[in-house]
Amino acid sequence: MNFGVFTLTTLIGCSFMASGALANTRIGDQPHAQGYNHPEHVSIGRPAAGGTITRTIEINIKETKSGYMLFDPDAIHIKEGSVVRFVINNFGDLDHEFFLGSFDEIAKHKQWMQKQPDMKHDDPNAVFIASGTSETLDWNFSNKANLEYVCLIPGHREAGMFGVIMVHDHLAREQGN
Ligand SMILES: [Cu+2]
Repeated sequence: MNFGVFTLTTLIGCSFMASGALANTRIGDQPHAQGYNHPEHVSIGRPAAGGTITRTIEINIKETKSGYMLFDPDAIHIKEGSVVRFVINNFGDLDHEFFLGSFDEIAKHKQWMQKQPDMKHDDPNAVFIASGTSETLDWNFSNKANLEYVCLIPGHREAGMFGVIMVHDHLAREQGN
């Protein structure tokens, strides 16, 4: 049964990740926390590190009466080479976070967060936004990529907290007719 083998492999993988997490409690040792720095990962760009901001993008976090938690906007096109300042406003009653990464990195990190629900990120590609506050995150989109931004607090992505970023070398809206 392929399904049985898959489940067993998944369980072994999860317990391995959990024991790794317990052994390394320093924030910098989170699995994949520094993923943008590893050449074998899909490159998601790099921290802006004091570079000149070329574009500011405001993102509002809202919680709806019907139970959704949302980023607005939830899809963003960015030109390759842009240094972006995200201004993230949390209008919700709950605390949230903004975590930028590749789809693969986020899927792995999400599994790990379910084991560490009280974890707060302290990485250049993530920021925690308390209810009613605003935070900024600066990022250099140095190469073409399809990326995701999510809130990895358990249950929040499922409630709608994810969006996509497409980094292209050209943007259709800037090309005219
Ligand atoms: Cu959230």
